[in-house]
Amino acid sequence: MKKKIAIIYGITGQDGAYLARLLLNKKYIVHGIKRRSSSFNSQRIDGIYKDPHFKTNFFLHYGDLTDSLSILKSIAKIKPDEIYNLGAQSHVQVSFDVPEYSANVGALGTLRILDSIRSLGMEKKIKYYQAGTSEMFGATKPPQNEKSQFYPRSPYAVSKLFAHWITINYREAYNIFACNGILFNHESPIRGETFVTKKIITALCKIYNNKEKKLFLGNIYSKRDWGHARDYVEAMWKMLQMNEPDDYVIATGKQYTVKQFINLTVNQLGMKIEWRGKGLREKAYWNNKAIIEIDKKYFRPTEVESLKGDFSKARLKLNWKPKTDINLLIKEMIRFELKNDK
Ligand code: NAP
Ligand code: G4F
Repeated sequence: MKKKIAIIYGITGQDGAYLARLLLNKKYIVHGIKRRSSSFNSQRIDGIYKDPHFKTNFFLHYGDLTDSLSILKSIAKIKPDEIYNLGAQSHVQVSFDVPEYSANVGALGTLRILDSIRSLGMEKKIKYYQAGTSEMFGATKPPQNEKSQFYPRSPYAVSKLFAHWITINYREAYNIFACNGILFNHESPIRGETFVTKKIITALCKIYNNKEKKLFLGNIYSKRDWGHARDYVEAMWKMLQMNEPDDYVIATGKQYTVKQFINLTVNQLGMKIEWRGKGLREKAYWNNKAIIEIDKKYFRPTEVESLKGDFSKARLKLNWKPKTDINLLIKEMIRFELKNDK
């Protein structure tokens, strides 16, 4: 049987690395599009990359979601069966610092891919996955599902809302098989260092090993629905294997505050901590030393307070459910951190 061909935008990111492995295991030919960077940015996929002079099913190409020509040329040349658009400036707080760039990549980057599919006349051939986010629900009360109102609270989330609707518009206008995954937070050992779960686990492992003294955080009372990236990329693939394109919430249905996430982490490390104080003066103590403090620079101009997904539709139609609970996720992340902390 002819092997399926996939393009992944955002190949160097957390999800790109997990999805590439999943598709290679399913015998796909995978083409990843990566940005040129002054230093190497491909650590997450080094383990699967081989010199293309030798037999391989995994290829890398330079490209950028802000560059229409590179997108058009790569799709015309590769002629994929499936495109996964995972590329984004994906840090919510950073999107307040670089709003125009975040919108250019997140919103217009999506339009550039969809319009390339259309203008190349590949509407019938290519199935398209759009990496949507629970951030689009923003201020809407949980549990959130496909029918909940969107109320984005950051330039990142607003750009993703454009991407969500332009995906639906191209599906309806041009009959493209295009799906929106509305994914709640998902983490892993290879999560970006400045997202809160990875930041907490890295710092607490170092503090535990006496290599660092303190961790500074922002709002520890926001609530998130945290799953594992490995489980979530499987849902992306499942969406594109359906007979009809549709939009799906992918989540665990459970939520924890950032503070609870810290408490679960210290429990696994066997550290007994004590919380004292309130507001900006709240601190966590270990062996009578303050190891966690609040720094208001990590507070966002507008916060998303509470996310908890209802993934009933994905369970019913995709036969998908999360396999990894929060304690296993934290366990894997701690193990990775302790092993790699030289
Ligand atoms: P990530 O680790 O930040 O990866 C983002 C990827 O996008 C990286 O490969 C990055 O390349 C690439 N990228 C950034 N700007 C680009 C540009 N101008 N042109 C081409 N590529 C560009 O994010 P992730 O956690 O894997 O998430 C994957 C996607 O899902 C993102 O769109 C994110 O917004 C969305 N999402 C994530 C979550 C989550 O909890 N992880 C939840 C919902 C939705 P560099 O490596 O060069 O920076
Ligand atoms: O880990 P975070 O930065 O993730 P956030 O903002 O929820 O966004 C992530 O999940 C989205 C899906 O809902 C994705 F679309 C997005 O691309 C990204 O992957 O922050 C989680 C919470 C926030 O409430 C934040 O205010 O943790 C709080 N927080 C408290 N202190 C902190 C910190 N977040 C970060 N990054 N750093 C802190 O020091």
